[in-house]
Amino acid sequence: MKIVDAKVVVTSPGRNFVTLQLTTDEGITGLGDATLNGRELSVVSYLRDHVVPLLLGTDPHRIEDTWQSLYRGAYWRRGPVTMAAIAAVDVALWDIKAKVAGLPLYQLLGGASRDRVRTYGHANGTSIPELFDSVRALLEQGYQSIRIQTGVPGLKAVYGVHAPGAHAANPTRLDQRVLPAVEDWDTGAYLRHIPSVFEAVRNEFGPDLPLLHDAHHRLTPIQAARLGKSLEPYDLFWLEDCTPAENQDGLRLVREHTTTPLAIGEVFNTVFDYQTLVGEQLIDYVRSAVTHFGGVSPLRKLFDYAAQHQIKSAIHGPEDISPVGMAAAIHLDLAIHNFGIQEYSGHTDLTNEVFRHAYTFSDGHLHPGEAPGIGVELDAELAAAHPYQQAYLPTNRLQDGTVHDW
Ligand code: CS2
Ligand code: MG
Repeated sequence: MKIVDAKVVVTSPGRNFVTLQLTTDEGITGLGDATLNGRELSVVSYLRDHVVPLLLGTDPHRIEDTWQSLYRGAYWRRGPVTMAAIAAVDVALWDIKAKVAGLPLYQLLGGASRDRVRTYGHANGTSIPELFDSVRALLEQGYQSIRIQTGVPGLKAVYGVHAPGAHAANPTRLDQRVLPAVEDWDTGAYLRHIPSVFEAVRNEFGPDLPLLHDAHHRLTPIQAARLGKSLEPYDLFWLEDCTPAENQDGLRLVREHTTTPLAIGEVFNTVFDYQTLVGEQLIDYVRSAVTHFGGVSPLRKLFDYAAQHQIKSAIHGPEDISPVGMAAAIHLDLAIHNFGIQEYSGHTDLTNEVFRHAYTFSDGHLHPGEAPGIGVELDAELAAAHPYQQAYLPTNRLQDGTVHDW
């Protein structure tokens, strides 16, 4: 069997998605997600101009060999663009291999280790009453674990407190150029406010509801230690991205001061980004997504490494991971032993029409379905009807104008 066609499909049914579609000489297709939010076209070029010429004529069954040749053969390794491109190829090849086998991908990954995949959803509100309404809405949808994000008094806009796709829907424009929205930040105000939010949520919804929070890379290690400690009375499921983790050593200070479980890794692209964090037991959940970590092949290896330290998986799953990337994640979630939880924000109806998928969501749990492959079909015509829209993630500035992590 040979790969005879490779298409890079860019579509924007509400937000931009990049998908690689490989086709074999026996007419079998495989899909892979290559969406890198706010930098989509860089991966499109990496695939079209550099990777596709290397794939045509090759054997789709040689997944590991192809992965190694794309990773090592590029000479310039790692990084979000390279690893998103390699991820799309890896998942598309696993999709083809599973379709040839006539099995859902999770069966090729060792079969099911559980009946369904536990998820968490996003609750947010600019005020406590608005937040409570958002939590209730998620509970009604069946979610049994909930991430809490709120506005901070005195700040105009804060991460996580926007309607899904808001940034893409209302881009900042300057003489026809689309530019990132600029948000404001004040760490002191945030650190004073967040514990009172969790106190209010616990008082309202009780001690048992698993609660998560994303500090979104905004604190120094000592500030993160303080936040983790101040949230201990509220028994969080986890505190996420509490400090920019390029400085892996910084987590030692956080670990010294708090027992609040820590989740990190959505911006990581290779196992090397985790060596100190996993090796020294400094985190409890690894958050990388299939789409940004080079695919199913390397992510499964990361989970095997994490398992040696009783660290669990928690694959990144916001709305900017396409249904193709989500499907691949759910197959992995069902098969691995050290599964922790899966983030699931869901997608718009239009997106689910462009990407028809076999995975289902009920009672707060996902299941990948039994369709051969990863179980996603791309409606190329509908995708073409929604072309790419220039869009950026917001940026962040402190009160004095200093650039800060968004
Ligand atoms: C976030 C993401 O879901 C999360 O945990 O950190 O929403 C993140 O902001 C986006 O994926 C960025 O594109
Ligand atoms: Mg996050």
